[in-house]
Amino acid sequence: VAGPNLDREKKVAAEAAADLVQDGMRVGLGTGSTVAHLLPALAARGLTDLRCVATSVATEDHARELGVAVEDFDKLDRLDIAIDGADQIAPDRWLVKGGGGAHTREKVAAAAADRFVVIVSSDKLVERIGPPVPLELLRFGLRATLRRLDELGPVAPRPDAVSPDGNVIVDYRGPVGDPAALAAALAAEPGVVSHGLFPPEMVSEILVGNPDGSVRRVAAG
Ligand code: A5P
Repeated sequence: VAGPNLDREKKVAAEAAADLVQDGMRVGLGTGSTVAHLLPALAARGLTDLRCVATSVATEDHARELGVAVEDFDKLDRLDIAIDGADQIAPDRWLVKGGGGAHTREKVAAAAADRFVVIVSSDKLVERIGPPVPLELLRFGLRATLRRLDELGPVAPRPDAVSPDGNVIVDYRGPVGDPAALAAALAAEPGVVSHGLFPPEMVSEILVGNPDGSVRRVAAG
């Protein structure tokens, strides 16, 4: 659980991201405790012509409670902006996401967006990406997929963790090394729906909340 300072950092980063949203935009809403700050900040903007999609039921419910309308993501073929948190950000802009088990939807939303904005507290900046890397796995053939993944490194179950699409969430806890190589190896496993490694090309901008309440903008891509 984040302490008050980290929570403040998440809040200021989320508020800065809410300011990037303009009326008429199609917006992807991520998942997690940082996005939980984004939603009220977005609602407070009072924009009347937004089309939003949510990457999890939790985000969808929270947005609706705040009066932010959310629609199914089968009606829109692209987004203007997607805003989401992250678990780790390396200096070369590789990200790890999926702490909340929604990284497949988050990756779909990020890829669909002209601009993918990542909002984080300062503790998410790491020197290099390390485990755990969340994985979403198909239930079909689960044991066989886990056996094959074990050749890459240990995989730990997350008790009762289910993705928004009903798949199984586990954590890869083996070595990461070169994130691109691990991403390719994980993506090559047929039972892996998706992994939590997001490449730098996907990221447009990173907003980092600082302990003093300011926001550092890191252009990426
Ligand atoms: C959800 O599946 C994740 O990708 C989150 O975006 C990530 O875990 C960051 O979460 P917090 O904002 O709660 O730190």
